[in-house]
Order: sequence, then structure tokens, then C-alpha cells
Amino acid sequence: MNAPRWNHRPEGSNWGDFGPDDQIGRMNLLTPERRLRAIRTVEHGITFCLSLPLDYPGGNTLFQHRKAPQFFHERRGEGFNFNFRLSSVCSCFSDVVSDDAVMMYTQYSTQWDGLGHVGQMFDADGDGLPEKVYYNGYRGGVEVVGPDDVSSDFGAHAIGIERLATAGVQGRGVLVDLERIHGRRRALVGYDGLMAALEGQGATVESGDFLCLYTGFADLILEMNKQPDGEVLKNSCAVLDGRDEKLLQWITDSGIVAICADNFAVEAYPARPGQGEHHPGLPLHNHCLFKLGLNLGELWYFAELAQWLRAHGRSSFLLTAPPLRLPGAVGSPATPVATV
Ligand code: UVW
Repeated sequence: MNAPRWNHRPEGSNWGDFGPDDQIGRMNLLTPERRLRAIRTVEHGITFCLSLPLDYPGGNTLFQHRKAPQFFHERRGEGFNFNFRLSSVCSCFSDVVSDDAVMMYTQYSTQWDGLGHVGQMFDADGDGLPEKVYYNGYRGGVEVVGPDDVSSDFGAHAIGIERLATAGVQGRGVLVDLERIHGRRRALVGYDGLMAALEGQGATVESGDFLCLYTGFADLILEMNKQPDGEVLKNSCAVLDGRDEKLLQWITDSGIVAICADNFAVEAYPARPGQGEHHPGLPLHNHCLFKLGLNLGELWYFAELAQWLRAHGRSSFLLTAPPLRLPGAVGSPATPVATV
């Protein structure tokens, strides 16, 4: 039997609660009964695409470490395997064929944050020294291996995004319409603001639900037509207040399986100043990804769904949102679908 990866778990975490080697965290709460409950919300068979075109926001102003997708093409014969005439394989063939390859930052546009995206320096083995550690005690350099590590076998060998892909990401989405309350003004939404929004909509959130936040941010990005204005974006639309402990406790208690927002980071980034000598710079990411194993969806596109839900006095829908089954990735582009 392998030695346990940790003997101290972070305060407020659920490490070990879904098993010592669990890799899907709160998705464990998405049971067949809860999926059936989600399917029962479908009345019209109308679908909404919840993804931006994946070449948005455009450029790298929104986040300088992520760049727009780039296409590549393999050579074939005298040219490329693109608009390639198969007659050069056999003169009797009339086909023209194209293939492509893409270099893509997995979190450039509409995306899932995997559990390997954010960890913390934390003393999980109780030796008095903090180490790089992720959800359920998986270690940086051991299970989550990058180019600075000794091994060249890169990737998240545990908690990779493929675990989310096989977890069956289909359940009930509950859309909180923050755009209706705040418009495109910058607003820091904590527990009180979120509860007031839910109450105002007559919406309830139950265990197994996906909490979806419509703020208008992705609409603004689309309007900027791939020339994003960083200053405007930084000062626009609602974001969650990751420093609000009451909000973090509600996330723990609510049983939600993920938070999916149309903004850049779900939470304010940078966050309000923290306390103590060391604290997370991304407190909501820390609470969700690191402590609870709860995935975050970012830069989703909710405008048309939100409009439809407003017009029909509804908040819930069937959400189908698998990431790519890409072994070892810490995030993934997504093309989620809402069905109402
Ligand atoms: C960062 O890593 C800043 O952001 P995110 O997870 O929000 O894409």
C-alpha cells in the first residue's frame, strides 16, 4: 500500500472525503438522480451555445500569458495537406482534402479550470516545510509535472482535465443574472449580493447544481471585436469577492459542483488585500480548486440564454459541458450547451 500523500489537510478542505485517491472532487455530488432532475427542466428542446468563438478575446491584453490559437498544416507532396488533391495519390480520385493542427492555450477563451490549475504552498506532510500541493494532496513535481521539474514526463498525471471529461459533466445549471442588477458596472459580489440576486430571481441552488453567473463581460469582449481594451475590461461587470469568507463557506455548504462565469476569473483578480504574511492571491480559486476540488468555468457566453430565461421567468436549465478528454491538461477549452 502506498504511503498517504498527506497527513495534514488544509482548514476548510474536503480532502479525503471522497476517498484518498479521489481526482474529481465535488463532481462526485453529481449523481444520476441529480442528472435526471436536470433533464426534467427541459420543456422546449431549445439549445443555446454557451461558448465564445475560441479565438476571442483576441490578442493577449486580457491575460498576457495566454495567446490566440494558431493553425499549422502538415506538408504533403509538393504543398500542404490542405486543399490537397487526392488525384496525386491516384489519378482516378476527385477528392480535395484538408487537415489542420492548432496550437492552443487551453484557458485562452471559454474554458474549464482543472484541479491542477491552482494549488498552494502548504505543509501537507507535517514536516514543518510547505510544499507545492494541489487538491487531495497531489504534489507539484510528483503528480503535476512541469518543465521546471526533474522528470520530463510533463502533465497532470493525477487531477488532469481528462478526469473531469469522464465524470459526466451534465446537470442542472442555475443562472444568476448579475447583469440585470449591476449592468456593466464593476461590482464586487459577496455572499449578501449573491443571496439577494438569487432571492430576487426566485432561484434556488441545490446540491449537485452548476452555479452560472451572467455578468455581461463576455458580451463586452465580443463587442470589442478581438481588439480588447484592457482598461475597460478591468473596470467592468460583476465579479465574486473571493475574500468574503461567508461566500466561501456558502460554496462549501451549498453542494454546488462547479461555478461557471462569463467573466475572466469568476472572482476579482487582483483580489482585495489579504491578511497575514502569506495568503492566496486568488482566494476563490484556492477555496474551490485547491480545498474543495470544485472546477471553475470562465469566459462562458450566456447572453442569449439569459435573455430567454428572463423572458420565461426561469433560472434553471440542462447544462452539458464536458471538457476535452486531453490527458494531463490543467484546463480545457469548452463548448457548453444549455437546453431549456
Ligand atoms: C488565472 O490564472 C489568473 O486565472 P484563471 O484561472 O481565472 O484563468
